[in-house]
Order: sequence, then structure tokens, then C-alpha cells
Amino acid sequence: TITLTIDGQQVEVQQGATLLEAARELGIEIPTLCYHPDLSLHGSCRVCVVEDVKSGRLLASCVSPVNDGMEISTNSSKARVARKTNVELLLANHPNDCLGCDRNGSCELQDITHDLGITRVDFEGEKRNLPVDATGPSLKREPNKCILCGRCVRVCEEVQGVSALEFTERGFNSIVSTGFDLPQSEVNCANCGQCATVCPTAALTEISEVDKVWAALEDDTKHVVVQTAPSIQSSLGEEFGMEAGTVVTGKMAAALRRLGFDRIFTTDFAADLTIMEEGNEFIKRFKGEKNLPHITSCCPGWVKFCEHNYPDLISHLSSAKSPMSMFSAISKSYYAEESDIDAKEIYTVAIMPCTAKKFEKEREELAGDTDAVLTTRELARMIKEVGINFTTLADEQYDEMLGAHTGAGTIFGTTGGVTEAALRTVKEELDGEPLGRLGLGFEGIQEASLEVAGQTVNVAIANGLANASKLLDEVRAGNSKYHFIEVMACPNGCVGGGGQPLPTSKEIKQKRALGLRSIDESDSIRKSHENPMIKKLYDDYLGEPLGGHSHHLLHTKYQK
Ligand code: HC1
Ligand code: SF4
Repeated sequence: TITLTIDGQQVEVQQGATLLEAARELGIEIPTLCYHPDLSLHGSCRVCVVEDVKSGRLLASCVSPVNDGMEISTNSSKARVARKTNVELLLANHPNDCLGCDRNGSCELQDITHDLGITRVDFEGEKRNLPVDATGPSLKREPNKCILCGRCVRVCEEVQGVSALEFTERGFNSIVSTGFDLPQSEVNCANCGQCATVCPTAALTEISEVDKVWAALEDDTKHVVVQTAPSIQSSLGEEFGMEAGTVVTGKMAAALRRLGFDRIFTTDFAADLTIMEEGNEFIKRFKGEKNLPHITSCCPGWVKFCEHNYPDLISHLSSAKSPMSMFSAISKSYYAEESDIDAKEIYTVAIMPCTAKKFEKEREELAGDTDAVLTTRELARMIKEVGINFTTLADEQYDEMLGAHTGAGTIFGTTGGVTEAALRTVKEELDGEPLGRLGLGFEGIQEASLEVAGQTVNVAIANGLANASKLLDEVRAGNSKYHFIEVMACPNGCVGGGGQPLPTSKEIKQKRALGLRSIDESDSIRKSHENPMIKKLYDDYLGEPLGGHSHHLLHTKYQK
């Protein structure tokens, strides 16, 4: 270990620790911008400078390793002036439109400016006037707001293995852009939005559909149904100051009703439906030893990544539509008929933790299913706009029919959940025995083996696209031992989605995941095939899983 002094307090840390980590051990908060706990170190913004008292040198604390006997001051006047100057230089060429900015209130540059007591900027910087890329469908890129921290570049390369973003040009003209400066919608971007979750400013944000949804709600000719994705139940509260992982399902239902939605339903219902279709599809493939490993397809960022990078493996993807798209298809067919509403009047809004769901909605194979997708953050904006006091709302229930859910559908929102939900149904269907505990955690790749009807089933779960590639390379090479692979594009699954509340980190995502697990554990029905409304849907309308009616409504194709 290494012993050093920071602001007069002695601290002992492991060799190789950084000054930033050592200071945090002592509870000393040094501001940072380019640093992100889940990414590699960069050290470019120099907002985290501290003074090495013996040499008088300024060190970027996020990248400087500790040395024995060091004396560090985080708040000497030299360190404070340097830190302030570095932030003022960033502000000198930053647009001054905080009031109307998407990240007003959640911008890290704004927070640091405030915390450092910067009330005016004395440097007259030249402002950039670069075009905004809002060609969509998921993300808006506003280079004028970029502070070149490189977090988006790093997450896209290190966590996703996509490398759709890069630094281009030099000096004052440096920007983060796509290859050949093409619109983000025309490159290999998966639309996952991880870049937007690590961006400290509004240089990367989702394309908002809030105005479209307000217009639908105000249109008397439309019957507006809303579905809420599984993972939102344990994250939406963060937007209102609640602890990550707090279950707010009841408050969310109440808020949606106050916003004027005609029916409040849940994607959890459709997740159960996906299990019925996809579970039976897997059983068919497993028995026939065809297209194995079976790979899940409910995550649109993953599907896009697969289409770009592994088009040769598309036959392994489940043909089942995602729960979101299944829900929308059922809302405009079965629900419309049962409720005696003209399907053309039904407007389906999906609240998703995800930016890629905006892309999924626009896919030509799924055209007409979902009318609007709002991220968790966009829903929070609507709730705030009308002044609903979210934290004091009394719990309300989902509406009947497409509001019926199980614990299996709920855990879809966290890594491993789709696999566990599928196996609960598959195992019972094949050998009549309930599934034991899979004991899944949070690692980027997890695996499990289980005995089903006298045969071994090997499953693997990947979250984050770089991890998915490792499993996919084995499949391509013909040496994968797995029968079932779950892929979620975002770290930790949908709880870590690109549309979730900010800021975010591994710890926050894990708390959200535990929130979902707690819903499952306390649910009286925990298996998709036991959802009473799912049974009724098959009895009254669909017939059987993988039947003709299901195939037409609930399955899709992919593009090579
Ligand atoms: Fe997801 Fe899914 S779990 S993809 O992470 O299969 O977005 O929450 O809604 O469709 O159910 C997202 C979450 C979500 C779908 C389901
Ligand atoms: Fe990369 Fe995902 Fe951002 Fe696209 S959305 S640039 S894939 S991080």
C-alpha cells in the first residue's frame, strides 16, 4: 500500500490507485468531466487538477497515480484558479442557451459551473456553428455542445465494440463525429444510446416525441393506450429524487392516468406473450437441432448490431417480435375487437428505457405497430410539465386485459431475465418440473447449464455489445457450446438502457435490477404461461403459440 497526505489528512491506498480515488476515500469530492467510473481514463478536460505541494505542479487527479509520501492539496488557490480557468475556457465557446437546453437541470457542465462559483465568463471565445444531426430515428447529435470529453467515443468503442464515433479534425476544429461525418442514422450505430447516457452535456440526446404524444392525447378522435416497459418500474423514481431501485409501478400508473392516457397497460404482459412464442420456438429448434444456438431478438440495438456485423447468423435470431411490438400489434387487433374500438383510432405509446426502441418502431417490418416511443426521461418531463407531484401520488393499478403481468415479464428488464423467464416456461413444458434457481448476477457474460427432459441445455447471457461479439464469434467459428443465448445491447440489460435517468453508473443499474427482482419475488404469479390473460388471449383469439394467427401478428423478419 501507499501512504500519502491529501488536504492535511493521511490516507492509505493500494498501489496503482489514482489521486482521485485516494481523495474519494477521504470523502473529498474533486469535480470531474471527462472521467467516468465505467470507462477508461482520458485526462483531457483537466477539471480535476490538484496541486502536488512539494513540486508545485498541477496534476490531473483522475489519471495521476499515487506515490508514497505525496502531499496533495485539492483546494490550494493554484488548484482552484486552474480548475476554474479550465471550465471557463470550456464555457467560452459553449452555446449560452442553458434555459432551453434538453439537459438543463441534468448537465454536468452546468453543475460544475455552479459549484465552482463561476458567474461570468471573461474569455471572448469564438463560437462554433456546426450543424445539428437529427436525422434520427433515435439520437440527436449537437456538436456545438460537445466539450470533447470523449466519453461517447470510449463507451461506443470499449463497451459496445461499435466505434461509430471518433475524434476528427485538429485544435479548435476538433469534433466528435461519425466516419466521413455521415449522419448517425447512416453509419453502423446501433441506436443503443449509451453515448447519450455518458455525455455530460446535451451534445447527444434522444429525439423527443413528447410533442407528438401531447397532440395525440389532445385529439378526441384517438384512443391512446400506453405500455410501460418492465425496467421503468424501478428507475422512473430517480427523476423525482427517489433512490435508484425504488419500485414506483403504482405511482407511474397514477401519473399516466393523470396525463390523460385512455388505457394504462404494461409491456410485462407482452413479455409473457413473447415467452409463449419464443419459448415454443426454442423447443422446436432444440428438438429438431436446427438454428442453434437460439438467440433472443427483443433488444433492437442488438438486432441492428447483428444485421450489420453478423448477417450470416440472422437465422439464429428468434423470429418473435419484441414485447413492445407484440403489445402494439395486439392492442390494434385483439384489444380493439374486444373493446369495440376501430383499430384505426388506437394510438399506441410505449414508454421505454431505450433509444433504440425509437428505431425499432420505424423498421419497415414493424410499420404501424407502435405510434410513439418515449424514454423514461421523456415521460418524466411530461409529468413535471403538468406539475404532478410524483412522490406523493397514491398507487394505482394497470387497467385490465393488457395490464395483466407476471414476475417473469418483469425481469425481462434486467440481464438474464429473458433467459430465466423463458426457462421457467420451457422446463415446465418439457419435463413438468419447475426451474430451480439460476443464481444470475451482473457479469458481462454469464452461463448456466440445466437438465431438461434428460438433456443438457447450455445457456449464455451477454450484456453490452462487445461482450455479445465474444459469444457470436464462437457461433460463427462453429465452436459454441450453447443452445440459447440472450443478448442485451446495454450493460445490465434494459435497466442500463440509453433512455434511463441520468446520471447513471454500474451501482445505479444494479440497484434498478434488484428492484425488478424484488417485484418478481413478491409476485403471486411468476411464470408467463400462468398469466391468466395470456391464457385467455390464446383461447379466445390466437389459438396456439406459433400458430397461423400468432405467426402473422407476432413474428417478424430481419435484414441482411
Ligand atoms: Fe426492455 Fe423488452 S425488456 S427490450 O430491455 O424485451 O426497452 O425494460 O420493454 O420490447 O418486455 C427495453 C425493458 C422492454 C421489449 C420487454
Ligand atoms: Fe455508439 Fe450506441 Fe452511441 Fe450508436 S448509440 S454511437 S452504437 S454508443
